[in-house]
Amino acid sequence: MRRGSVLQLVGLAAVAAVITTLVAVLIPWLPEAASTESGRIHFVYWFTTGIAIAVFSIVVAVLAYSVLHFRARPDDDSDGPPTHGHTRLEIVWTAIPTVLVTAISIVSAIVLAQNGRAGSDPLIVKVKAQQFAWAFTYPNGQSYGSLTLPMDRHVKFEITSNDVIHSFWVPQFSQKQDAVPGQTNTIVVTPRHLGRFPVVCTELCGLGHALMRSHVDVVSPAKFASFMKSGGKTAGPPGLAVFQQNGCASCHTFRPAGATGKIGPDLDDLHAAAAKANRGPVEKFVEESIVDPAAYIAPGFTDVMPHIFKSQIQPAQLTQLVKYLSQGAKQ
Ligand code: HEC
Ligand SMILES: [Cu+2]
Repeated sequence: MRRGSVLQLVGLAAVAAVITTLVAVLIPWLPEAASTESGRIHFVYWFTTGIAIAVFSIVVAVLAYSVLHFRARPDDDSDGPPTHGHTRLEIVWTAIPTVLVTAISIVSAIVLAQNGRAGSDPLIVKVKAQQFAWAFTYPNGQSYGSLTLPMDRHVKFEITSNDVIHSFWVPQFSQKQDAVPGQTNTIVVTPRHLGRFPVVCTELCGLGHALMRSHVDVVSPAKFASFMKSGGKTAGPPGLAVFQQNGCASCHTFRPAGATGKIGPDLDDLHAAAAKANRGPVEKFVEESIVDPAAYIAPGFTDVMPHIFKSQIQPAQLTQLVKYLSQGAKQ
């Protein structure tokens, strides 16, 4: 091969590599890696992408070079010369991909093994999925509709479902795990950034699937310790804590709680809603709406409020919640 041709090939490959690298790097394809495991997964991603960019650039360079130099001239009807393969070339283009794919497998296997390690003292959080809400239970027996996690500690999620198959996903943790009825699947997450991240159901699970969202707050170990000690209770009327723990705020607007959810009806004027529904006094209506949402569907809405609160909220807490909501808007 002439020196000029080699230079041309190298030049074409360099142009392709620069363009694809810019596309890979300048567009924020991935969310921030908010856990140690996620950092490792991002490494595998970039390792693989780097190899893909190199292979792509070489293929594009050879292709473009061939199109430029070996294309048929307008009135050239002759056949090309017969060729019979090229053993050395074939060995090379088999050997290199074999090495690359093996390298990707080894790196992935190491990361998978490291990400499975929960250490000697993980925080164990039981995750229960149910149409269309999450319940997170901590070692002290408390359950919440959203997650609070300490930074820099291994957290082992034990994930299951009460009805159909769901899937637990926090994009910033880079891991998904199916929630399957009758089975417990685990993942280990070690949060390394403070902040609030979404929890998403990522398995089509029914009418309210798109609404099956919650959030995780990653807090400092000290804050987490006091959260565990207080049982997650916040200052304010007791019903407020119940409201917050069960994730009502993600779907409902309720001014006294600072809630601005838009998926369900506004709860600021439940007296009017109770009168419109014509299902008895306001307390009775509110209680029924929580424990048996399907009994009455507010006009303009569908039956996507989770049917789990009857079993998830203790009777004493339910009384507090009903009282809080029934009086709420007037405070
Ligand atoms: C996934 C979203 C979602 C969550 C979480 C949720 N709700 Fe609802 N809620 C709805 C929707 C949608 C409706 C309207 C359909 C219906 O009446 O069942 C509704 C209806 C209601 C109503 C009747 C309101 C009216 O005007 O008729 C009350 C009261 C209520 N919810 C309270 C709560 C409380 C308290 C919680 C937390 C324990 C909660 N909801 C959690 C979506 C949700
Ligand atoms: Cu789901």
